[in-house]
Amino acid sequence: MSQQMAKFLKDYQAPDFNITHISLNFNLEAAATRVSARSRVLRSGEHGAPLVLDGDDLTLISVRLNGQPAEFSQAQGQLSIATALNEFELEIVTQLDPAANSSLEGLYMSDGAYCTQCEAEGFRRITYFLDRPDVLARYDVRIEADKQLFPFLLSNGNLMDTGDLAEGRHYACWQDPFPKPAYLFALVAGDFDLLEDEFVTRSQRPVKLQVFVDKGNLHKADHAMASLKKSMAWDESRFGLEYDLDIYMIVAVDFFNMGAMENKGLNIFNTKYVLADKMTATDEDYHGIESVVGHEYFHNWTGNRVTCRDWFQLSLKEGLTVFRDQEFSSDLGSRAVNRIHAIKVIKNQQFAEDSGPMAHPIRPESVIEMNNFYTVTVYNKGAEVIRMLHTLLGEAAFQAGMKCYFERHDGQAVTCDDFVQAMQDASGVDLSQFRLWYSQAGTPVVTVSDSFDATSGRYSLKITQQPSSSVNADAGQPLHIPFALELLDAQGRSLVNRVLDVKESQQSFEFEGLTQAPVPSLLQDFSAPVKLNYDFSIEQLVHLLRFASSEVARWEASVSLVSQAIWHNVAQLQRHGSMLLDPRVAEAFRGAILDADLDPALLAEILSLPSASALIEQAESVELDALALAREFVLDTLAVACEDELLARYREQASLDCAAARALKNACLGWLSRVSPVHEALVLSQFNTADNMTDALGALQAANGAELDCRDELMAAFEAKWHDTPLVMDKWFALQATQNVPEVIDRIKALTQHPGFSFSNPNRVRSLIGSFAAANTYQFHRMDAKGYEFITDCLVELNSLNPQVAARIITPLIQLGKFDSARQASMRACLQRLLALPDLSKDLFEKVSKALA
Ligand code: B3K
Ligand code: ZN
Repeated sequence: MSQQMAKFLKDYQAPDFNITHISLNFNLEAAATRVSARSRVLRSGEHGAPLVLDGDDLTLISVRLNGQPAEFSQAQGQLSIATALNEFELEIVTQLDPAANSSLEGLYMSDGAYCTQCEAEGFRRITYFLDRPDVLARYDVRIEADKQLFPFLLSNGNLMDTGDLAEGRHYACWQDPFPKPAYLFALVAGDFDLLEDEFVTRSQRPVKLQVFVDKGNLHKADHAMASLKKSMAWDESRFGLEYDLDIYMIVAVDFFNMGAMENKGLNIFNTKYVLADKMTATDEDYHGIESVVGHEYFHNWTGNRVTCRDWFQLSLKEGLTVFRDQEFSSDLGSRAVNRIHAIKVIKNQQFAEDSGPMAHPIRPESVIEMNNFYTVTVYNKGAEVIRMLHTLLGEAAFQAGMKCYFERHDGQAVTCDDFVQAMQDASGVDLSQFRLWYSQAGTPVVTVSDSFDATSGRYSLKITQQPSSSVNADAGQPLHIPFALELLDAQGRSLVNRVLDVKESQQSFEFEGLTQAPVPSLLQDFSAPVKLNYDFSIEQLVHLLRFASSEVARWEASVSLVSQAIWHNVAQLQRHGSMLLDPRVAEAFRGAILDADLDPALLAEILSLPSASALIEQAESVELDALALAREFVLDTLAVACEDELLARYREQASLDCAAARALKNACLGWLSRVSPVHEALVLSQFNTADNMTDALGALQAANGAELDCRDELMAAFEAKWHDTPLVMDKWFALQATQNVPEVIDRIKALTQHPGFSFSNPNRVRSLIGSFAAANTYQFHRMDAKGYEFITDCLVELNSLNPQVAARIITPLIQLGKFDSARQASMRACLQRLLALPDLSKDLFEKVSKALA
């Protein structure tokens, strides 16, 4: 069954027909929107095949070919038109019900406004079309709707005409001069507040910038606008890329399946990545807005001007654009902190995906539901692959490669291979082995052993790489791995700092002229997305935490110290029933907390608690109860040992007004609230006097995480204040969902009836339901299976409402390989229940069937 439903990369064929131009006419009515689509169709090559168009959930009204009623047949959603003509005009009229569209794909309604989401295959829910990214057409769009309810009528490109019509209706006509694939089409109709600005490109072209937000939210649009202007300037200065239309629009909607969408000239955003003021958004939210606004803007070149030949090539645009947005954030803010965030995503989420049933290469080879492949592998590991190219080539040759890529492929739909070829041709670096990163699934393991010969002063490193055992085409072949290395002497001085070219299964490197064994900083800054296997001693990690010249390496050493201590205690507990923390770990932590030279934002990262799910990811198999005990023990012991230092840093940062200080202060508060109820006063006073959301939420998180007595009272106060602000309530729902108490499931069930909650809004579902599954590890994995069962009930509901969101939420339920057999059996029983659903969506089917296989 899965094989029949799947599409394969190896089966790719260029389209039989091309559509060069389409005129769309929308007559918007909530339950009966009429869409007429007039397309210029050309046969490609010599063949007699019929024209086969994709369609999904459409009511077909009429089909005309060159003005005459056409003969057609329909099967499995496709519309087939047999004709001998090589060139013709096709007019298709369809009818849609946007008000009933809860999947939020195609044309749907968000809080009374019409909007669209066409990537990956949503355009076929609007009209029958060659809905594939290698068909690039010019779009003319006419929109007609009630003028009072929908004063703004928007689509891609330039506004050509507007006018009033009878019965209070009006229309607008848009024309996009750039040919584009259907997935970049967008339409919005609604009533909004509008923030306008202008950006003058470096060739002196003025671009009108518009951010549309729900009425009453104008004051929350400034940061998104500022981020857009910074993105435009940065892409010019770092990549030499200029914007190409006269207008750039962003519309924020509350009902949205993901973060945002890069439709040509008309981005549609989740409100979460637009709206911010300091009372309602945290520093992290501000950062997220800047990076997502940047990401969508950068797609204009990497995605829109040069797009993907087919969806298997998704990482061509996504991996590259994530790399670009990471560089943007790093150039504007702290490079080390941004790098740490990226590393955490790979280690905690991508490695888990790689070791679970959905493992796939960054260029997948088979797909049932494309929406299931907008993954941390395609996006974030894809960005790591681009980063490795950047490391191997250096900035100048990398930029030469980008230039070559745009010169060759502007206006085309191309493959990952085309990209690598441009990089290779422009740089002269042989990338033939490097290409394996695109086809190998799973995480390679790199094992390092070292030795020092005191008489010769020679230090030797043996590096062995083992590709992941996942089955795929090139499994087993060694990869080209840039392996960054620093060697430190006993005083902490840097002796060697370079990138080793690891290309063989086993390779040795020698370093001469040393007087004593150095401490190695391996795979520094996570120079490749692999698992590193090296037996670091506590002394070595303490040394790296103090002296590594990379801030990222210092952070990594701290993470290893704490996780090693936790795993050590898991073993102690199982063997001797007792636990102990090595005093050197606490000493090193105390040293870091007191280190006045450390960037406070970096120290905040060092102090961020290792989550249970991150720890689970590090192990082959896990005994959850022992892990929970050991983790609590190590964190509590550290908190007690560092109490005075934490308190001193808390007090010192409290007087400063910047994001780094707030991050450090709130990290300290989290630790302090574990120590003793004495610090509850600190939590209360921070909550009550906070003049920004970061501090209010920091206090609330501390109270929630440590189950302080004041917890319920603060939660109630927060709700009373913010019940009318959905994005803030999302934070409250997420805290409710991650409370580590047995009653939490009953509480969440009750909260699904909360006036602020709705199963049809993805942001609400992700906050209340998604956070429980992904972040309340102990309660989700309860032995009595209540966590699994609750999530399965939710998935049954979401399967019919919004399959895309359902397929996101299910992730922790399919990653069952590391748990004990009793838990696995409970998880499987839940998956079986889903598999038996009569109307199971393709999205869930793909994941459930793989997990059960
Ligand atoms: N390209 C979109 C994601 C579309 C997801 C479709 N399920 C946003 C982005 O990556 O920029
Ligand atoms: Zn993207």
